[in-house]
Amino acid sequence: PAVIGDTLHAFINPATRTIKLPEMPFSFDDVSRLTIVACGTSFYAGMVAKHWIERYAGLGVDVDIASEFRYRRPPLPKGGVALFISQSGETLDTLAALRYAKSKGQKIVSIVNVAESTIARESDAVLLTYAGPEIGVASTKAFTTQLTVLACLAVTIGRDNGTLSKDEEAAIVNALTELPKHAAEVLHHDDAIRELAINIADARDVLYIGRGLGYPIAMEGALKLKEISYIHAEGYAAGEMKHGPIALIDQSVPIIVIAPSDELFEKTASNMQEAAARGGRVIFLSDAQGLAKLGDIASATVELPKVADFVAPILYTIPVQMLAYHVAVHKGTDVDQPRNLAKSVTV
Ligand code: F1P
Repeated sequence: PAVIGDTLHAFINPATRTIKLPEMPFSFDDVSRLTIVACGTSFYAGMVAKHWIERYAGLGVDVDIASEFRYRRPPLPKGGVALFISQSGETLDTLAALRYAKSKGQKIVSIVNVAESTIARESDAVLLTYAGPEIGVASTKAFTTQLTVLACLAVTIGRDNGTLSKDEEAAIVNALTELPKHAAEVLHHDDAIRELAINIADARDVLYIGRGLGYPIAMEGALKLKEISYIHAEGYAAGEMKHGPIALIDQSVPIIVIAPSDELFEKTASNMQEAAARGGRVIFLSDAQGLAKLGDIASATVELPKVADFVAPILYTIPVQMLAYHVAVHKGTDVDQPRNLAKSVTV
């Protein structure tokens, strides 16, 4: 809650309830398409941003993994802008991708947590997250603060190009401002999430599913579980389940369903029913409205506060990260220093 609040504090003017980002040496009005590049958790932040920027600002976004982008060397739009997201600001693939984009004449914006990092230094504009030091190797609060900054960026682009009205901006600003309070409420579920974690700690595979803004959060949940508890996990777009992963489902496979009661709820709910019908152990993350509709078919539920659709991915990240944390603690793995992982991947 504190670092989301700190990040919002940097970008929201509480008197006018408007978002104010630092000056950029270009205008997004002149940009026909935005390219976002990052690795790991930061890449999932880019996936959420694609959804926000396309939906709320009407600007098309390509989002790519840095290690693919840098070697594929795709053509980039003339006078385009490329956005790089990195907690450390030192990830080599992301830096190499940035240098490629720069060589193709792109304006470079970065979102980093470390102001003195190489990626920040080589950017035309830097948006800082205020996550404070990330002690653990696996990014956690870096992700929620990256999302917070990206939310502010999406609103700014949408407002400046006229896609988003003043009232819509104010409604999103209100929802963002409430987030630290809601995040604190989620932390109160710690005991319940620990219990869930103990129940899934023996699983060999875990599936995470979500739709729309919930899809990247499913991927983030699966990555965190892999990174710190060494359980194989997959994050899937809920609608993709029938194209393969459904074959995995039996009583031994926990399925974590991320489904706030938004416009896509019914669709995700039907995927959840398919999973439950095949004996899968469904763990359902939703708000009171969603749980009232379908809580019964899940083997376990976590009730989250009802929030505006726009901010839900930030909130739903917290329980999936907590779940991974408790599984790791229960298994006795090193949560802060997982095997084989480095904080900044500079090779
Ligand atoms: C990216 C990243 C993290 C991940 C892991 C290794 O780092 O892949 O997302 O959790 O710890 O590094 P960064 O570019 O965001 O610093």
